[in-house]
Amino acid sequence: MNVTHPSPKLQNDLSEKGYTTFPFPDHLRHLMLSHIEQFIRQLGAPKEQESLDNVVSSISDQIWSQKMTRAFRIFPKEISKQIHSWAHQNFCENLGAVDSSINAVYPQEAVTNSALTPEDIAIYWRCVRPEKPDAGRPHRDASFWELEFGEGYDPKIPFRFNHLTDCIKIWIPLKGCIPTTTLQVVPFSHREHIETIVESTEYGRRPNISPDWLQARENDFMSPPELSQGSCILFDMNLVHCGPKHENDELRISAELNFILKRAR
Ligand SMILES: O=C(O)CCC(=O)C(=O)O
Ligand SMILES: [Fe+2]
Repeated sequence: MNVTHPSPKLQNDLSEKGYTTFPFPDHLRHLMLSHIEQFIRQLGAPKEQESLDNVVSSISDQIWSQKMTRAFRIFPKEISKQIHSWAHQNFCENLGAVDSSINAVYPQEAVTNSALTPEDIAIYWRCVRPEKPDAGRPHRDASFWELEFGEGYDPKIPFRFNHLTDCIKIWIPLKGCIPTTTLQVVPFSHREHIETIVESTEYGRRPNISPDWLQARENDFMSPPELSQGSCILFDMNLVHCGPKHENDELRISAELNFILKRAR
């Protein structure tokens, strides 16, 4: 296994540009993908020789939307613990923290998915199908958290933290993440004042970035080249980002977590 040494640029890039990238180990990527693949295969016809892409195209949209809600896209404990420990080793001290944690699943997710307990940690995976509306709109994760905290969500972090300054989003490309399909960000947008409207949708209340801002900045969305070479991206909770509409013919699989830092007080 390669041991990668954190770059001293990490903290600087995060605070200046709002993001930075970091190599992600292959052994964890394989472990995560084998869980995802096993989950997806049991939704489709039992054809072991078929490629995962073919299995997915045999699953109806109805089954897909029922079985792929966020509650089912959470890694089992054995895997999420290893992801946390990798992040802890590489980023905790490096970002000036004395300990780290990851938020708990949402209570409703533990109701929907009986394999979860309310204490399980929320490291999600995501599978975006080609030419299907599986990718979300551009957003800032901080706006989601603010809404969820307002609605009483308890992340169950065993220390006090500030959701803007002590929390870093980590997004990990796992499969099919090429330059045109991988995560896009708007560098420096974490420092901007951006008008956000909360709208009611079929999934509940959702924060939306003002269409004027999005239109004015549509050419500023970019994807760091390291992402399509397998590195993960760490970004500020206020950085605007999105998973682009998917126009090639391969599945895009990724994972995401909130890495929460305990500061020495
Ligand atoms: O992967 C995507 O399509 C979006 C991911 C995202 O919004 C996140 O990880 O915060
Ligand atoms: Fe996000």
